Amino acid sequence: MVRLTPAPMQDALDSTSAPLADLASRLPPSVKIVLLPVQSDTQILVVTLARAHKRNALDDTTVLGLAAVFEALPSTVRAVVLEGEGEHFSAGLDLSELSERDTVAGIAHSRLWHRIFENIQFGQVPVIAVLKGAVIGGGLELACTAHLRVAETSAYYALPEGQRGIFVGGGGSVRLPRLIGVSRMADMMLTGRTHDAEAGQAMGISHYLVDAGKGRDKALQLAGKVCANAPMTNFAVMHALPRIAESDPAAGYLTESLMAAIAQGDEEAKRRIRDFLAKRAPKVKVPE
Ligand code: 1HE
Repeated sequence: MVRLTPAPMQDALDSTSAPLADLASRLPPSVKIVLLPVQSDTQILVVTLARAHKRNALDDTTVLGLAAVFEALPSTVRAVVLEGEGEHFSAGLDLSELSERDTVAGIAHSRLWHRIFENIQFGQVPVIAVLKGAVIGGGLELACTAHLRVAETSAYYALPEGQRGIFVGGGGSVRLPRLIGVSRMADMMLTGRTHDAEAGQAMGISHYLVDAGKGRDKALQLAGKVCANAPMTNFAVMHALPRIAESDPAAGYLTESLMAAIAQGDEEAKRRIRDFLAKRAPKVKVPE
């Protein structure tokens, strides 16, 4: 049974999590982490953007803090919940750091975001983002790196890059069209159109839409389900599925067969299937 008891990080840490305690002490104030126990040897890590006074705008310090977290996840962490402090998820790139950046520095900065965001999307564990208030520009690009997105009804989505005279630089032009299509993204960038939470849910930005203030609980509930999966299945969904979906069909089918064989060969899969056949595992639920 998955236990989801919020606990301060120091209470939840055990010796296997010591590297995380060390990491926490090295993070900037704009990135906070809390470990929540799921079982005795597994945890969910809640990562919080903590620059509410700047609407969680992503300055270099914050983005590098995120990089440090995702590079140093201990193996006992099975899922990450990514949220923003205050009323907003993120107002995007910190524009105060952009004004003096020349073209060469701009490329380096964008490539840095690419590396860090890639490490979130293709990292060790599924990430569940909690979206509320502003999910703008680079904030929306960051949200797109997550594997699941829970939106509160306050969430709104915009790409004001057009008005600012810039372009997306955090992988948004690769990831967002895969969620909503090139045509909708072009509209957002050309006209500055803002979509509310309901529209974002309808067009596929969020997977779940919940009332204000309920996003974290919903994300933790989903994280509990993710943690209950066989790690090999989570790995396959994160790393194989998106590559297969981008492959030509012949390569995709082959990769799928290889991944399926690897997953079913794992002892964990054999145990779960034996449990089902012995009527010890839950059945699939009919939708309510
Ligand atoms: C910021 C930023 C920011 C807020 N960079 N400082 N993103 C944008 O173009 C969005 C710009 N922000 C806004 O439109 C608004 O701030 C919000 C709609 C998000 C929120 O409005 P509000 O009235 O709640 O807050 P505020 O008073 O506008 O902002 C509070 C403070 O946060 C204020 O600073 P203060 O020192 O005057 O208190 C704002 O300046 C600051 N702030 N957003 C810097 N983004 C890899 S490429 C990605 C490209 C992009 O992301 S482009 C989109 C940039």
